[in-house]
Amino acid sequence: MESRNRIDLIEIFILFCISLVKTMILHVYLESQHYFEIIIAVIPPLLIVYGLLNLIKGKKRNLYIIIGHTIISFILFADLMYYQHFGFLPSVRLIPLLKLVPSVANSVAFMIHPMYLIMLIDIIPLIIYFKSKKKRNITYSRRSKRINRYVVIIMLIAFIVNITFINGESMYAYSDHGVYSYHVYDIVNIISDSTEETSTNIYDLDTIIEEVNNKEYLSDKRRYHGIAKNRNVIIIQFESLQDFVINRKYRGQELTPNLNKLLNNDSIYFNNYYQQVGPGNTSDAEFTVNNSMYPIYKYSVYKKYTENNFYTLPHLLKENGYSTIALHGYKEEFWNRNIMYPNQGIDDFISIEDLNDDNTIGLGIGDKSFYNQSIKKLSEINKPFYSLMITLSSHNPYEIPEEKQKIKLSEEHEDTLFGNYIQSVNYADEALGEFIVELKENGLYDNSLIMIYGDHSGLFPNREDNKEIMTEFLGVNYDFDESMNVPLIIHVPGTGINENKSIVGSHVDLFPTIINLLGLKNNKGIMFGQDLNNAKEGFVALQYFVPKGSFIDDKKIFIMSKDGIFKNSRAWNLITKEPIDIENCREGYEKAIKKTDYSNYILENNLIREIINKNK
Ligand code: GP9
Ligand code: MN
Repeated sequence: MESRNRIDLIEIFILFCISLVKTMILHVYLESQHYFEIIIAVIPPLLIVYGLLNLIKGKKRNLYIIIGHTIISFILFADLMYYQHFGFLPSVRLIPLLKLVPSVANSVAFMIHPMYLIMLIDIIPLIIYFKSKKKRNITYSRRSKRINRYVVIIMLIAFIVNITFINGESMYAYSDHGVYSYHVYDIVNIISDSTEETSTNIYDLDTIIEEVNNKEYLSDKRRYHGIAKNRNVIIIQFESLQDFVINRKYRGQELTPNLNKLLNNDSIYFNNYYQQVGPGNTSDAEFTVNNSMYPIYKYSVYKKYTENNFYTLPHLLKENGYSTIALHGYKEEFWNRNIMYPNQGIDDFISIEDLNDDNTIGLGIGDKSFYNQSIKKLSEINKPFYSLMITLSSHNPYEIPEEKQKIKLSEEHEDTLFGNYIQSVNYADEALGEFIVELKENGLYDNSLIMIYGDHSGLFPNREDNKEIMTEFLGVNYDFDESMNVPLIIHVPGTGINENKSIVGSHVDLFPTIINLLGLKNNKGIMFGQDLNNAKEGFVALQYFVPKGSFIDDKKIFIMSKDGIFKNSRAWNLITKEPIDIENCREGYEKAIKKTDYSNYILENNLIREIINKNK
């Protein structure tokens, strides 16, 4: 081989090695366990790319090499960044959601950690090197070209074989089959999904209704039944509120004094309540609360099922004489709310377009101004009313103006997501306190049932800094189970109720819980959740952030293995955190799969109208 050609080959080989090292660094962050298998899995796709680049001749060769290597680097960069924030890899399925990125640009900027740039560090030197290199025509012998082609073909076969071996949830395919197999498999899945809309399972709808709808819910003899009869329903979906801030002090400073006061007086506080969202995030929380159905782990429900029929809490309340309103200090079209609220039974939607927006914090209207303006709307609307209020000031990256920051942070927490988070939650708590006062002043307090919960986690443990700071702050290992724990406070003024409940529950349980307090029944639709004031055992079926089949009950947490093999799963005691035998979890695993599959099946096939007809 001519020595110049050898240099070309060495260049390509070095780039291949750099990409291999970067890929393995990514896999360390992905907490992959089988590194040997991963190396074997990621070598073929990289050899295909660099093998093909090596076959390019002529003047454009260097340019194509730079482009190819840069694309690989950006894929790894995006994967690392996305995983650190969300706990799994990006899917092409979520490309329609990219439209939302400019609106949350601040949050995205905060996602970029300088360390991630390791994936891109070599691009500029690479360009400089190739620019300075003399252009010349490369001439490989026929034999070496032939070898190169064979390598590419054999690697292609190996790559395809690896992909065909993927089992379990596609979103976790990277954990055993490498990131590149995951991405290709993801694309193949999307293509096959768009030709075949519904899931492969077919269920009998009568069986679903029979198994899911709880007959006990038709009885009046339940605890707290009707204690809030005919009251206004005020649902406050508190952005990113996690449970750890409740009753917690930071360097002697109470983080949420107003929430703490509220939950100690005329309230039921659920401290083992968990988020239940998919890619639709905030909007999925709203959906789950209003429908008592599970979100979809593949899509945002508000984006995907705009044409579906629903039977929601607002629908039921309207049939019982309520007016319905949603209030949110941001653009009406965000998360498709302007399209989805009408078919969720919400007649009136007050968004930033209808409010005075001179007091913005982060994404939209600051909570104090938002509550203040909302009071006027709530005073005007016909009573009793249902109102869904979605707050914003504690939205990622949790930056609130300096003059509004009241918590004195230690130096190490300045300019960290954690520091920002507790500042913004503290501000949002103060705003909530003012809102309660305003409700009283406007005569709306006594006759209302007020529910407050966090829509989802704010500090994801995938980010190294969050994990470190939170583990130290809480004194326990900060993992997903901890971060997904959001508080639920049900405040019923004047009842003298004062309860702390540790039954586990999630957003899916709110609808049946609320209607029991109002003395109402759902004879028409389907509810996957349970009334948390009457349920004997709590149960949370998880399917997002962790694989489907994972669950939490009152004693334990079960996390299904990402490779889809039951025996590789993990389970531990909810309180002691001691590992437990996963065989004790099989029943719960099957229950979790069934519940989420049934719910997804109804959504995919738009079956709510049929359910209503069957319930007649
Ligand atoms: C925006 C707000 C935040 O309207 O609901 O949404 P999120 O980014 O948390 O899903
Ligand atoms: Mn949110």
